[in-house]
Amino acid sequence: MAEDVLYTTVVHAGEDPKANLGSLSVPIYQSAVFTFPDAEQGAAIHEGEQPGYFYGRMGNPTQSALETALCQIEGGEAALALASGMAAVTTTLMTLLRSGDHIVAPESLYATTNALLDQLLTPLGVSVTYVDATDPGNYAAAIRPETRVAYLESPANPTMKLVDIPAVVAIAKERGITTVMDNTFATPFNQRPLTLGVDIVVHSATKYLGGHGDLMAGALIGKREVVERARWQTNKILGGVIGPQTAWLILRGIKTLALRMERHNANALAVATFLSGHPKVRAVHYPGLPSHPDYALACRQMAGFGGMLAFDVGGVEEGRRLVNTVRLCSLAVSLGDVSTLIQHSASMTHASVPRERRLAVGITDGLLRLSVGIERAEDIIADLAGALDRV
Ligand code: LCS
Repeated sequence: MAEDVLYTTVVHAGEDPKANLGSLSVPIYQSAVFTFPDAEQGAAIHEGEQPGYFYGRMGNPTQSALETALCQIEGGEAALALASGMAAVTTTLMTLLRSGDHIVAPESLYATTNALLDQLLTPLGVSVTYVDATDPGNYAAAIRPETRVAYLESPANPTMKLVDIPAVVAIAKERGITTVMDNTFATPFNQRPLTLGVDIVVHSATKYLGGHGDLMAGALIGKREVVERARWQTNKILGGVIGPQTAWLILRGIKTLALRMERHNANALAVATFLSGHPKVRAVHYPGLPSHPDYALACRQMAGFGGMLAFDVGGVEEGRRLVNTVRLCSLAVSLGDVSTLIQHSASMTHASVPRERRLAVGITDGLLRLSVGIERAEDIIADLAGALDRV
């Protein structure tokens, strides 16, 4: 497995006591406005020609500390923290795409990203080709002269399919196409796409970066030129700004990212191993199992296999019965919480995807997605074992 873990970096990411009267914890700058020293500097700050703050929609020192931390943990030049993961995906794609442009995206994708492409960008004149992203050759085949973005999500929500990051980066770079990758499932503890050549990483920080299921946030990290255009052009208009208290909570969450991810990784592997030996489980999708079709790729491009897995218990009825029977696992969408969360993809996160399309990409009727928490692995397994007995 690639060794690229961040035990020390995460603990200190974003700290700057010199800039904050010695405060080791980054202060929460609860202000929407900042005064200008004088008219000349005010004009320069307002136009982004001189560093400084003036209005909360364009930045706040607590937000900046979080952005520094995100650059440190993902290995990026610049970052923009936003109000949600969808704000990050939307702001990134609206920065990079115009009417007449084309994007290649995986057919197995977080459903609201699908909705962004189909319901918002397509009517604005952007064309989309969905590909089976498990074969990088499909990206190459889909590219047209007007292709501007190759989009990646790996592992994919909820199928846990992988994309060969260096292979897709090579195809895109050769043709001058920008790569954007959703790294929410893996987190920078397990996978650092920017170090593999990806241009922009997006996150739902609502998940592992925050880590406790108590906030909504998102971020894009990577090439400075794109990030600053996203800040000064796109988000200035879209306005999906992060609040300073939320930014601070994510800074705090990042301090324990390595500890939490280590435990999420170990627990998910234990649960996946248990499920794969259970007679009522038809399939388990976890990149850390040698039975996963891309296990070898996971070993190459991931430092750990993550806390997410999916498993199939047959049909809709069996799926519903299982999620109604578990006790320790909470029946809830979202993921990356310290608590174990279970959900039935066909009727919840991917209910908006037509059944034929769902089945074609592997979201079967009985597919359950598990966000394995940091409880004792034996307790999670006992809960699932008890519920499986009653399915
Ligand atoms: N990207 C991925 C891979 C996600 O899983 C989600 C949310 C987002 C982006 C959007 O982030 P948000 O705006 O919610 O912060 N995923 C969810 C899920 O699977 N269940 O509920 C939300």
